[in-house]
Amino acid sequence: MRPSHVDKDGVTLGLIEIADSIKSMEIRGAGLIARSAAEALREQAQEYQGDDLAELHRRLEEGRRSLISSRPTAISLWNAVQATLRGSSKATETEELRALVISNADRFIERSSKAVEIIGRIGSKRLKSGMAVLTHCNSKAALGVIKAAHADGKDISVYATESRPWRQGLLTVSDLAAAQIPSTLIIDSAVRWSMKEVDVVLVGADTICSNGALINKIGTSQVALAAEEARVPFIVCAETYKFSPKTVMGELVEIEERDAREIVDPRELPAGVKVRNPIFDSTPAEHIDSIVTEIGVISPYAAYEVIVNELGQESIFEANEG
Ligand code: RI2
Repeated sequence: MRPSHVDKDGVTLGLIEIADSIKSMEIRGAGLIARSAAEALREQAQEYQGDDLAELHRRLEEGRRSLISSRPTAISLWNAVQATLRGSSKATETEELRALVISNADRFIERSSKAVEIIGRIGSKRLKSGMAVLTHCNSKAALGVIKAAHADGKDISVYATESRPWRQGLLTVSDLAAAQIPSTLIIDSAVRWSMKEVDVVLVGADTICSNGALINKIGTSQVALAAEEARVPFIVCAETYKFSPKTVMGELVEIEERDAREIVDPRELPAGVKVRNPIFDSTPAEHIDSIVTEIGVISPYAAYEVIVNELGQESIFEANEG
């Protein structure tokens, strides 16, 4: 009889629950889904107490596939899973494989959390007292910069977009209110209207392509255009594991489209009307002033170097293998 905390394939229910929560967006944010995936694989490795090496590999592979397929756009998820399983094919005993996966996962989670902290410190140097920041959606990395500036005693205020359809802007203003940072919530279509009062735009990233294009919450590219028109700097806050080795190998980023019912109840629509719900878009490098990463402030045109130097040739080879 199989234990109650694993499914018929030996995948832990904890991992299945995490993959489902990522899919349903109960767990969301490119950084958090990455850390949660690493944690899920860690648990999968820890749970298996048998000594059949092939069986542990199989369980990890099942888990890997279900995590990666939970959301298609954010490369952070793929990078986290690859980093957690890196080197596993060389393990010759279950104990070695288990220990490797656990230590890889711990290292990824620690580095990822530290990266957000460092980005906060680096990015906050770009904010001066009295500045108004506009942010889109709910990015821990972008909010980390605002909070770090506030903690340094700078007087910062924030315009937060509502970010339909999931309305993550409400999370953003709650988070800012908890840190006692004044904020103003606007609907997404009020971005251009607000830009005259904004000094800098700070957004997060789901994926950064090798050509420097940013894939982020739907509407980000319109925010960038409005910022450019008003000569307001548009700055991206992104950990290096948001950069995509897959794009080096020519893959295009798949833009997730979700259920139309997230936008509108079909009963409200006349017959025959189609609804589309793409939840990310692409902002070309030419509209981006800089990217704040944990290794420093870079130009979007340095994306390829970040992928090669920080994620390594190995990740590019793995990307090629699919
Ligand atoms: P952090 C989010 O995606 C938003 O697009 C946000 O800008 C990005 O992840 C990065 O978030 P979603 O999961 O990693 O809400 O900076 O679809 O928290």
